[in-house]
Amino acid sequence: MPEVETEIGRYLDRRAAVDWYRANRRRTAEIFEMLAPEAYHDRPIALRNPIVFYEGHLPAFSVNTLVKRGLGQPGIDPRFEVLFERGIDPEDESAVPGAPAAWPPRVEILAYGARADRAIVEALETKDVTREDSPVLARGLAAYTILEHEPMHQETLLYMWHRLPYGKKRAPEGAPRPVLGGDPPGRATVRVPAGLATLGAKTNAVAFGWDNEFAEHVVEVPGFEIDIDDVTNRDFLEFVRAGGYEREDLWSEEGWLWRGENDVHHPAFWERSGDDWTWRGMFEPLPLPPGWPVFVSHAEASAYARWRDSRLPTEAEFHRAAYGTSAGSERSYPWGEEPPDRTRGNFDFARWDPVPVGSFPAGASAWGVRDLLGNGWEWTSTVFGPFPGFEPMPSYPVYSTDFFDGKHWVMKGGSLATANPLLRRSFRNWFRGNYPYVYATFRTVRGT
Ligand code: AVJ
Ligand code: FE
Repeated sequence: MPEVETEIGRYLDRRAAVDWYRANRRRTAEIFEMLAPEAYHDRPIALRNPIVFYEGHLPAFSVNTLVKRGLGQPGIDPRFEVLFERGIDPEDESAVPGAPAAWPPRVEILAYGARADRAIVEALETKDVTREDSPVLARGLAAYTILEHEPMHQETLLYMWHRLPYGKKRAPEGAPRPVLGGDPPGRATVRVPAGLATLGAKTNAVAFGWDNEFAEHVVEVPGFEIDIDDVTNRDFLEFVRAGGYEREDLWSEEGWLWRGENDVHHPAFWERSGDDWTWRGMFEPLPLPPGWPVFVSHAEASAYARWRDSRLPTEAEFHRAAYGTSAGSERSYPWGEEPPDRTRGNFDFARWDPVPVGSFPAGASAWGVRDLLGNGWEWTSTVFGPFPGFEPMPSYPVYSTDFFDGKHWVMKGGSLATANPLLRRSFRNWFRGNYPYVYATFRTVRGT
């Protein structure tokens, strides 16, 4: 297969693109194979579409983006390409848009997916998918867009699966056993001195980035003190026991409203069993592992931080803690320049649940801050917004813009279900502050 050189001198290697596409599709199929057939129309999260939507969304998004918008060719089935075009993100259950009365039968969705796969593979193998005279195709933009979109939704699927009853899913063969660990280390902190943080990326420095990653810019960050480890279940249990969920003074106005309207008294991954707590593991309930990072909403994280007389890090502080060095240079990854592998953190679908904090010394940053990539996204105190120079991406112009509404918060890092390519420094994730279902944890900072 010929290699296609882009103007930045990197390659969208046709063979590599096809392999990546097929590997994505295989992983999606494996994730669906974990489901019992009865779960297919379930809606484990009321603020998202039912499961059936996602099996159609993945191929339909690829056809809409690469085949139709990119190559200007007709799609495969206009009905599916509208029905499965885009997910939802309502503020609360009262704002959930009406769903179709009946979704297409699964056999039809699978048949559509198979046709889509043939069309995408044919395009990647034989069509000019890096034409420089097309904004949608230049540098392989549409191809990268579909190749990174699929793993993002694999994470969506998995955090939905986490909410399903155990009778509706089963572990794939060879699934690793949960590592419960013992008591976590104490709550140690480290001082990060004032310095510069480079946010975003230069267009020419990365093969691909989503629109919200541009443009690159440098921010001056005052000194601060940051937790070496993520806040653990044990730490958060102290907040629960101290009545943190009952103290309005600790919560933002929206956070307090959400807490009250939904009767929230503990993290969504926890269940009370008498005087004890259970953690809803992916395939089995577990006695609350004290050393696992706590998974909570932004509202819960912020209330906890206030209770500790601290706050969440800004996006720029996360960058300083993760990528800065005392010499003033910045790294590509917390540990240096080597690409991510299994020794650096809990990411890339290696496991179905988190592991104790501090399990990957080889992943620590220059300051000794641990687990910055993997084991849970990290909430920041930064409202999701455009960087200076932002422009909507031609391959999917609504990717970010609809979410620049002041109601979404930046998350950095990555989780157990974040694919390696998404672990680049400039990648930004975001959710509403009242969304407690995602694999998101946090750490606290003090200073200025
Ligand atoms: C960036 C993870 C918030 O899941 O809603 C998927 C990614 N956008 N399809 C989401 C996304 C369109 C998005 N997040
Ligand atoms: Fe999507």
